[in-house]
Amino acid sequence: MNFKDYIKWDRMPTTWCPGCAIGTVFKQTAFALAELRLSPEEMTVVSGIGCSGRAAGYFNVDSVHSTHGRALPVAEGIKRANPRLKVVVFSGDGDLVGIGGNHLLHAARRDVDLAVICINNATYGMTGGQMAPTTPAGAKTLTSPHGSAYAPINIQGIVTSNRRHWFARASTFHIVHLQKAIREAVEWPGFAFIEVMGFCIENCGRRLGFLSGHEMLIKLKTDFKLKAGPEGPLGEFELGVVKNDGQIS
Ligand SMILES: Cc1ncc(C[n+]2csc(CCOP(=O)(O)OP(=O)(O)O)c2C)c(N)n1
Repeated sequence: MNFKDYIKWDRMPTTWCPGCAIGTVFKQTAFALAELRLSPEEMTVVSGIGCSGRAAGYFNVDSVHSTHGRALPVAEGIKRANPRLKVVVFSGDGDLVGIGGNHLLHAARRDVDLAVICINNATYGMTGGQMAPTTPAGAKTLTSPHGSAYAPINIQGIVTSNRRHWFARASTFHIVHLQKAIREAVEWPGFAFIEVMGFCIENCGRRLGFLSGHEMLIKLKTDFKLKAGPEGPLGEFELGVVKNDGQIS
């Protein structure tokens, strides 16, 4: 299989703005699926609503563009109906962690066998850039013009609070790690969640003073580093994989 086989070329170009991070995650996902030689009949993609959620309609596999916040329960239903399918969830932070936050708690707790790719652009992008649970403290958004007064949600903490867990943080600058993490998540037999640090230039970045998507990409390069060792939780600006297969050794 070639990565091109996983893309609906008749739907190109996408609706994503020039400079948006989502296209990078989309392409790396297609690369990862090709590396895994997953046939389109063996898998499905589910998304919620939002710019990231549009990806479900661009993958050349069976897919569901579900309602806002509900990607995880829809994906769980598919998996339970046909356990042989690899079910990949591709959606935004607002969808998976904000509006769908309760589903995240319980899908992770039940260790539902899903690979979840969450594009964290720290905002509700599609609707204009409102403050999300992932917005960093002090960041100006449409609904926090003086800066967010709150600390962002700790996704790693939520996922890894379960004894058996698989969590990765990746970024759209560090694409080798991103693609490797997607491959590992798809192969992990249980709930696997990747927080991909991305960015939204038009509805978030410009308000923060960035002039282009490229500037935001360089900020990811500067801020985030791959964790040196395999042990322990990831620091706020660390990328890597944290996992526990739940066996008591
Ligand atoms: C139940 C419900 N609430 C609100 C909306 C409006 N809405 C559509 S997209 C969106 C934001 C999506 O943000 P996110 O999931 O972070 O994805 P992004 O657009 O940033 O990729 C919102 C709030 C909706 N469609 N349905």
